[in-house]
Amino acid sequence: FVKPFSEIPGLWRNGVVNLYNFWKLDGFRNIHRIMVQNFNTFGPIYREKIGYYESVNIINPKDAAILFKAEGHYPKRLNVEPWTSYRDYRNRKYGVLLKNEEDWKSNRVILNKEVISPKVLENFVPLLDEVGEDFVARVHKKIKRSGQNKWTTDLSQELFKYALESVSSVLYGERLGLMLDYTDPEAQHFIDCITLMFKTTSPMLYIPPALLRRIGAKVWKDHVKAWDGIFNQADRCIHNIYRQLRQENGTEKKFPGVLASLLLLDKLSIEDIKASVTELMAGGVDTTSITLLWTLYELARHPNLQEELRAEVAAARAESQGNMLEMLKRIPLVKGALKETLRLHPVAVSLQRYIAEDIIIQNYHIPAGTLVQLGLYAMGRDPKVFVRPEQYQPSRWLRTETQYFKSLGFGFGPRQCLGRRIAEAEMQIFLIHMLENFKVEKQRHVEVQSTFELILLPEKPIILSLKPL
Ligand code: HEM
Ligand code: 2DC
Repeated sequence: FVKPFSEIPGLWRNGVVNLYNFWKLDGFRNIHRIMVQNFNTFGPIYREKIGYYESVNIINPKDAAILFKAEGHYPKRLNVEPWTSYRDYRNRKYGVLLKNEEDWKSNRVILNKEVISPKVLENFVPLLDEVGEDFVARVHKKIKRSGQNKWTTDLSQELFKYALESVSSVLYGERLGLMLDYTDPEAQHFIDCITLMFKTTSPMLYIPPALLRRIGAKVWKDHVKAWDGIFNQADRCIHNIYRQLRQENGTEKKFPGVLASLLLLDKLSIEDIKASVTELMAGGVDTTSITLLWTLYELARHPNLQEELRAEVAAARAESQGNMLEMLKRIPLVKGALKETLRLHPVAVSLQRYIAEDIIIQNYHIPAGTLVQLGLYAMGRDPKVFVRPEQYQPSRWLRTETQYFKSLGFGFGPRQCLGRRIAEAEMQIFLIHMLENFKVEKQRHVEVQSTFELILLPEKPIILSLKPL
């Protein structure tokens, strides 16, 4: 006997009261912990209404499978209204991140071929490998300059630069030069704008941006400034390549980068290409860098594991005679480590879909059109889903024990992360080079928690030491 939608437990009857309580709990920064609490209180399914935004929340992998089977041909996520509001305000086109329906599909299919199909990896890997080598050289230099045979620092700014250099190199087929001593102030400004953009998004999730705009709220103004900075810098990069292409006209050499490939392919309008390439450039900085920072943090806390990974990398290097593409096929434990990082420290607190058809989850009927959220952070820490969830154990991903709908850090299906291949290759190559060159250590025993700034970030700086091997 299936129970009706109205009987799903949770606080969904008064959105305004719930928003007030959410605000009192500092919910804007604690959304992930509040979700864990809600699952503890209500069980594996609950309904929620905060302000005007209503959803059903689930946590089990089996229920995630039901959700994604009902996502339809044009899977739709929660609309991040500050992002669409900015584009409407400035009359800018939506890219693949913000488009929906047929328009999303037609753009996404073309982008898939250039950005996420398995065949593009051979183009990306040599470019990413070069950036990885330059990062290592940069760290060696910093160590030398410190005069202490180690470099102790908060690596986040360094990792932002590494990530931007990597994604730019793949998108534009050109280096920005961020691994050099002198940092281009425009690139630094771009990085700062992305951080500000994320930071100013979360307070506006529950309050209509149109309202904040009308009252001249600072958070809206800062958000506009941040996106303006992002678009200006991306426009400059895109224009550069466009101009070069028109001058060279077809000197067939090496891989020219994703942008040039899209322009030459001539299947999307220039405006559509610009919109999506801007999103790729902006989406490629904080996501991979923070995931790498969390991974280094976990490796510093688990020295034996670090040695195990180092041994795997050394063996892979020997077997593949230094061919990076081959090496990437021989590092299952490194890949497990990245999955483990995303389990405990996911970038996205949840995955969401407006379901295209009625479904039954936990014996409740959920009508088509409902926003259903999978609590990714909560799932990763649920002892019913992962044995000893508090332990960082990359080897759990090697066992053939069912991993059914458990590794969802990049989302799922045709709407999954478009940057996934770039992100994975970039992060694997980074770890290979770091493990081959440095020992990662940390100061004392400090637990670092997550804070929500649209993406989940470390709540305080993570200080690590890098020592040459
Ligand atoms: C979407 C995670 C890196 C660009 C997403 C989604 C997640 C995600 C969870 C939503 C997927 C869904 O709804 O099923 C991550 C993680 C990253 C990462 C964990 C790194 C550790 C990147 C990078 C780029 C990027 C490097 C750009 C190069 C995008 C874009 C979308 C997206 C454009 C929207 C795709 C669409 O709507 O069709 N990402 N991401 N991401 N990501 Fe990433
Ligand atoms: C944030 O309740 C919490 O990959 C909200 O690279 C629901 C929500 C919706 C969409 C998610 C977002 C959350 C977190 C950040 C994500 C985003 C979709 C894409 C974006 C997961 C979970 C991200 C970081 C993209 C960003 C690209 C952008 C900078 C151009």
